[in-house]
Amino acid sequence: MNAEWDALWVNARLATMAPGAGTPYGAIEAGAIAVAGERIAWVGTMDSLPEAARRAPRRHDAGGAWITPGLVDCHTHLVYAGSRAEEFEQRLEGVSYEEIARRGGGILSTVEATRAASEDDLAALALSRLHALLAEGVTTVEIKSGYGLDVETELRQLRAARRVGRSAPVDVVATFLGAHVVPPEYRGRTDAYVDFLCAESLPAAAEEGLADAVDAFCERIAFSPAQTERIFETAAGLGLPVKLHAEQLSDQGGAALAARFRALSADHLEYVSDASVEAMAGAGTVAVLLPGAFYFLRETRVPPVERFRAHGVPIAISTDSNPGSSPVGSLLLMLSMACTFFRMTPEEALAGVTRNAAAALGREAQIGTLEAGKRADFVLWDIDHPAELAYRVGFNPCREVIRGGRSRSGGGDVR
Ligand code: DI6
Ligand code: FE
Repeated sequence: MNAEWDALWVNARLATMAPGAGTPYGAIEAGAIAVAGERIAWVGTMDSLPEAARRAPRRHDAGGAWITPGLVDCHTHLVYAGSRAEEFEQRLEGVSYEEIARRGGGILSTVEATRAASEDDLAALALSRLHALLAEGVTTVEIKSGYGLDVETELRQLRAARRVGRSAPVDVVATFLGAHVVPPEYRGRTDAYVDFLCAESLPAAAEEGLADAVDAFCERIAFSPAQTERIFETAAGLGLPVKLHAEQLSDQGGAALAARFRALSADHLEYVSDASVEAMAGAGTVAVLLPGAFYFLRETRVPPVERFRAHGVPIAISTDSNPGSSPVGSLLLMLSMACTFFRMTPEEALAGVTRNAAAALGREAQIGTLEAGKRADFVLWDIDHPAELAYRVGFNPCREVIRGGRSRSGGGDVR
């Protein structure tokens, strides 16, 4: 340990979220954190500061603030055009989400608006939605395609997502979701659309380096397990990891299929079976729970948190920010809902937007905890206890966000 370190934060209370730390939240009271370049160089107690930390040229007094890892929103659909406010009104009059989809509305109405939008428009819209998340300490966000469905618009959505990552102070993980719904030009020919996706749109996204992972919506109103399997096989052939919207509205066995392909995550999971939970445990597939969609669709079936715990399936929490089932711009609100609706503990909820969300993106070696060697992405909070992040509703106690070792300001403009 002789390297020169660049910066040091002292007088902090650290919720390291490191596994096996032996304290709730992996907490280190009277802690300090040292940064070299963009990485965390050292984490520990004030009374064990190494010499290199004392010599760091930039020294910050956290004044007793709690510091957590930068938050990770691991499941969003932030790149789209249009609004679904009228559909919201219809649902309040009693028309179901599935019925609206069957009538050709729902996801397809967003597809229509997104196809008509330019890459500039899409990036600007996504950025405007992202600001609220950034203000709450999000340092990594996943963004899916899936509102284009033709090659051109899927790629445009993914390029817009990449552009957001270059323009705003946030790391973007881009996921190809061409199998979100069957597009109008393939209506009644779902297998032919899957052929097209496997032969054209997915390889095109992979070739341009636009996809970090591949997702699908396995559901009665979308793609069957057999169709999903073909997409997963194509993804595997292209060397891309997979994840799945599974068991959101019904049990299709999607989560077990995802586990068979060693998926990074299976997401939603209100209707997941015990057998699928066991399969996920065996594969190390993260359960991504989306309380915003549960709330907004007035779902009553709760995902089996107790089963996930019993089998050691890591649980992540995300906004699922999208125009149809979760028009949500607050990850902290999702912590509250995860605790109140799903009976998760505040500590589990925080792990769900840090360590386990990182794992849901395959980034657990780089981000998600405060540990030496990881990226220096962390947040200073004006709170007295980490449970406050889940406890208070509609408050944003984020004081400062450090990204790659540097204080971050503003949300950035589209370039
Ligand atoms: N499940 C969801 O909750 C979102 N996508 C999906 O597969 C909803 C997307 C939408 O309604 O626009
Ligand atoms: Fe989703």
